[in-house]
Amino acid sequence: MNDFSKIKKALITGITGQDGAYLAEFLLDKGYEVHGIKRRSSSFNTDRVDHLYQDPHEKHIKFKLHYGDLSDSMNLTRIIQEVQPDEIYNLGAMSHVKVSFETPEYTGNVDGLGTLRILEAVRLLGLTEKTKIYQASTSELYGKVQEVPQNEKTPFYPRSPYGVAKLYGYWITVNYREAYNMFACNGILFNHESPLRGETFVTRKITRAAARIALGMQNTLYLGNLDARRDWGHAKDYIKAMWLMLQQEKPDDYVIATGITTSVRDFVKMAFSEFGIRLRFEGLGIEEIAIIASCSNPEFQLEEGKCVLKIDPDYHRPTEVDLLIGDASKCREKLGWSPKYSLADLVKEMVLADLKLFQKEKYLREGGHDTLDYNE
Ligand code: NDP
Ligand code: GDR
Repeated sequence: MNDFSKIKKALITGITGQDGAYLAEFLLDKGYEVHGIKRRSSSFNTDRVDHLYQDPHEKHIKFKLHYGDLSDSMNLTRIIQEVQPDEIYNLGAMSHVKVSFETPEYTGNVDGLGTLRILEAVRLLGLTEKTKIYQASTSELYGKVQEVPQNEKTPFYPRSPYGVAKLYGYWITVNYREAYNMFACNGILFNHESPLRGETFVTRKITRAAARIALGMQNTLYLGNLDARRDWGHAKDYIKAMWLMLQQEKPDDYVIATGITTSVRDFVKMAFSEFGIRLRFEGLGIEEIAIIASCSNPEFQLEEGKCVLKIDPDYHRPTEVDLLIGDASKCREKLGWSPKYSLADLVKEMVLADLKLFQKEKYLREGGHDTLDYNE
């Protein structure tokens, strides 16, 4: 017999996103009861967690979604009161750096003040002794390069409304920990990707385009700054580190990174080479292009010399973060964490997943099934 009063409860904001989906699965495997906050949307937005759905009419539900929004204090307070979580993972955010330049006030409200709303709800509900909080901080806090590799002591200099909003989230988490003795941690996570990555982040945009170009479904990939360098890891590795932070005796802040940095241009080369396509880059600045130098895979009928990548200056950011490379020594020593996936493993997994996706789409299209009638 299960003693249901002993089952740990976790509440995840941003459960419908990349990290939320992996974390929910991970915590369910560990025996947690998982609650998540999803936004109301005019169309379905739960694709990434649909496989975890449980009929709410069942007796002992281990997975439950609540409608909510990080801009709504009353809603957050009610959900936290109802769930009485042992752990809160605040992953919800307007997480796109370029989009934050177009929606700076909204980004500040959700990514900055949203963090305060969670902390304050826990405090006002008298849950400071019970509820541990993980705050999704980011390497975007480092922004303009001060020193590399970046660690927990590196000064912050954010370069976008997103980075500045997350800076508020970082410091308000530290402040509530110090002022009210709360168990609240910042995970300063460097970029992490997966087949579940949102389609407009650069890695997924590249792996999708590489698959579509190989299959003859797209001609050109348009990108912005190819010189930017990122420390890319796998989301599956990184969500484990989030959980580990909340299992320690004392709350603290940790950098999570692989320690290896790669340019956007090299990521493009790696993705296309998974299809046997070797690219040659020519030209400079916004005139730079990439053409197919050779294709060793006879499955893909691609002409040598075809241009497959161009620069679109619209994807440049008003202020850029040029170089990120993290030093995760503290996390390795104190949490015993290290990444299992290499960048090569990550690229392969993402490319194969997108290839499968578009092979299916192509097959359906060629069979005349591209316009499905859902009323049938
Ligand atoms: P995603 O963009 O995939 O997911 C963001 C989640 O936040 C989605 O579930 C989204 O809901 C939700 N959300 C957006 N706005 C609101 C709102 N107003 N109220 C409630 N929820 C909202 O991000 P990731 O999973 O990649 O990242 C998770 C967190 O980690 C984010 O806070 C991000 O900023 C941070 N981070 C991410 C890194 C990365 O490389 N992935 C690195 C460092 C930090 P919906 O599905 O409806 O859009
Ligand atoms: P980032 O990720 O801004 O680091 O934020 P993104 O993948 O958007 O950009 C990485 C780098 O690629 C350059 N780039 C492009 N980016 C996008 N999205 N689209 C393009 O066409 C393109 N061309 C070049 C960018 O200029 C940038 O230098 C991610 C998010 O997950 C944040 O929420 C998180 O906090 C940080 O990672 C760590």
